[in-house]
Amino acid sequence: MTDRAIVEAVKKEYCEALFAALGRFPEAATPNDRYLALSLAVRRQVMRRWVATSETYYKRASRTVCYLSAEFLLGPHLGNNLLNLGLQEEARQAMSELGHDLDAILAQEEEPGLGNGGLGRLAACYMDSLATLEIPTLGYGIRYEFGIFDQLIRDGWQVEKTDKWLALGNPWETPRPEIAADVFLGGHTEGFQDDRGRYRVRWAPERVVRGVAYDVPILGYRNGTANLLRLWKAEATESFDFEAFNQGDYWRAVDQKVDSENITKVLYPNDELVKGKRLRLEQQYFFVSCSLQDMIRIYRQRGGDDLSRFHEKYAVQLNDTHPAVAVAELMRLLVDVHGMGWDEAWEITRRTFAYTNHTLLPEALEKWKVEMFGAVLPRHLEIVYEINRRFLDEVRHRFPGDDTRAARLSLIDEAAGRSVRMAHLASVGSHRVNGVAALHTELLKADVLRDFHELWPEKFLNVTNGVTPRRFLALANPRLAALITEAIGDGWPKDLEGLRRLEPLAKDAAFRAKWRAVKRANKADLAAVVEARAGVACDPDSLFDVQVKRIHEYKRQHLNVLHVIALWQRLRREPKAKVPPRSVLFGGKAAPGYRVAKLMIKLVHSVAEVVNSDPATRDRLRVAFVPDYNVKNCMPIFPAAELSEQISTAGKEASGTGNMKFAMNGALTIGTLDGANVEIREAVGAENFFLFGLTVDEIHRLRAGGYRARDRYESDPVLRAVVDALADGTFSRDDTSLFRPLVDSLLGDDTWLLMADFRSYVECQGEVERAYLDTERWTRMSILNTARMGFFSSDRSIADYCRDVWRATPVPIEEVRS
Ligand code: 26W
Repeated sequence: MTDRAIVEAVKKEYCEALFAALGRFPEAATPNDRYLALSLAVRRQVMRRWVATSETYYKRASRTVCYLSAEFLLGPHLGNNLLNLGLQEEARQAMSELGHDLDAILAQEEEPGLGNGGLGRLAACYMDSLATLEIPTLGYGIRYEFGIFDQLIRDGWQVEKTDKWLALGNPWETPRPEIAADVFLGGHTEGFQDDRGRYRVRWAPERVVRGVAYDVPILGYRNGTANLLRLWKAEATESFDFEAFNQGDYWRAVDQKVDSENITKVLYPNDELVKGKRLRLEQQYFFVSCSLQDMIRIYRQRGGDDLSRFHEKYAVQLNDTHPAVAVAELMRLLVDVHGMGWDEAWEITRRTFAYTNHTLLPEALEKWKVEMFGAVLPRHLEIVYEINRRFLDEVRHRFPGDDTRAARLSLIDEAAGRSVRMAHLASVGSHRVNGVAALHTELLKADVLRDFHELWPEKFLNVTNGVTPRRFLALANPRLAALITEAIGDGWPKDLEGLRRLEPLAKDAAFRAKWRAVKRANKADLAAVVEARAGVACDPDSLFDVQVKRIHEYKRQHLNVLHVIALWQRLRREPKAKVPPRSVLFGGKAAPGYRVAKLMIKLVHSVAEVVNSDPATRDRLRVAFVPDYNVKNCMPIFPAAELSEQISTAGKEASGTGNMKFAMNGALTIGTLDGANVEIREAVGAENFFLFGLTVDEIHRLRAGGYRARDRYESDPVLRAVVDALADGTFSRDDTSLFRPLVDSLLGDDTWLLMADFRSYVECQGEVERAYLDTERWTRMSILNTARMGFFSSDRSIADYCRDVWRATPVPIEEVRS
């Protein structure tokens, strides 16, 4: 049902924007003009909420959550904003009356890919939930000119292309040239006596870069709230290039400008691998300093110069260690710039920050060589040393004589050329430290941050990740959303626990038939996408088995491939076997410098080439790699998936969030006891989850007992045939060297334990086959998965943070003026 008056208003605003903002008459408008015009029309509605929200927050002066994150992987705005405003149907009708297809217009939007994967997307889900729960929030991050690269595939290999997401204009940001902060870099420090005779430190920088705010509104779901995401862009400071210019050194002036702007040029595309690059440290410090200066500016605008209640006004969350230098920067601002004493400043700092850890992989824990840290941030190095001196005094007091413990806890790693341990700085400078799934938090406490946990057990807590059901169910899967609403009403997007009311319907044959019809239609849609983008035709009646996520050895896409090969060999051996046809779909980007991950992509393509063209199996098995997996391209994938592959080596995936998006859309999971899989299985019921593989404890025991991967190869004929086919050129046009690195690793130390988990995985896939052949049973399991996923809404995660970490409460927006 559409509201006639609103449809007319959308048409009017659209035509107005086309005319006044874009200077176009309708016949001359390009698809991008139409996208921009509709966005501008929608933006008017967003702005009304934005103004009302900032006015309300200003008057109420309530505690504000500041989410500091180097990544925000927002995804396209237009469709989501229409959903949250409740304008989807009206916009569709309005565009149709003007002769346009809303979906074609939505497809025009280039997504802001300002993140790598899970961590960046989590930040975006949390911004969505914070607005929906009406929590006063400032998101702070970096406006990368080039986000995560676009992935092309050439001859089965990944090729990276720069992401020019701003090229056609961005109607969702508002530049605020007057909201700017100067950021110092390099140089040296000097001590001096201030006018009250106190010893103070002054930082004489080598460079000054200006951060300019670009504001992005984040709407709540059908409420009056529009929160602020403030992204900083680096520019040259005028004073500096004028100086050079006046000396006649025009080139130096321009050079300086280029140099400054470099800081926010490009997102680092590595996830889970830290390389100590100076520019990355500069990026981190740049956005942190801009953000803290901004918070202090807002604070003083409201209530004067006394910063002693800063921590009452702000709760600042550190999204991993990327913004952890904030601990030292707030100390510098309070002590050096605002003249506060150390002890008071430290108390405020600790009460302000909380830290979320997102990874257990040692190679992803950030460390900066002291020499480089000091070269970029000379004053912060002094502050880190002083924090560390006082901290280690406390440690020695608590554990007298335990020097090795002090060395383990120290903010400085004395090994290999001394470096600053950012996870330690974040842990010392925060009043709360959390992991992102129950198992992950336990492993943090027992392993990575064990000494900190022994020192301050009360600081640690778990907050299991969640995902927004608005984007990943309501927007991505309109068919299922409509069926759910028809069955239980329309309250579920804001109250996902309400999905439980679907449980009894699992027993209702007519409802199951409708559930299947939705899945079937979604599969047909995805099949068309896969055919167009990967050139592989998949039968919509086959089992859609999907693994989409960053490509990484610990995520074990290659274990999935080993099963595909085993299945292919079995189908050739037993042409009459009662096996459901399967389409195995992959998607994900590899870090550009991660050679093995890129080889894994090549492997998928190589196996696909052979399997898809084998007349003996092509009707029963298809393999496809869908290129350029991102937020936009994932939208048709989750709704169509039937089997969700969550097969990381136990203890390696902190949480996973794709696992939640699949299960919410009714896919069944095949997975290890890793990350949030553990809790998903508990929630949906063990009987509705396909579990396989070693547990964390079993892995410890296996390694302790002297694990030999080659034994598995020798004792398991199925595994041997699979590995032999990899090695002998079957999938590499007889080139026996191509996959040698993979084979060597499998038969060598098998770091990620593919060989150890292979048998269990293949047997579990056999259970999947049997379950799938019983269509009614599978459908019941699917319905129960969706019905029981309420806990994994990011609204629940945010409610946990508000209660246990931030002590933040809602501030509803009562009146939205026109
Ligand atoms: C280059 C340094 C670096 C290191 C780590 C960049 C990015 C990272 C992130 C921590 C990687 C990441 O995205 N971690 C994921 O965070 C998700 C949200 O909590 C979890 O669901 C994933 O399990 C975790 O891998």
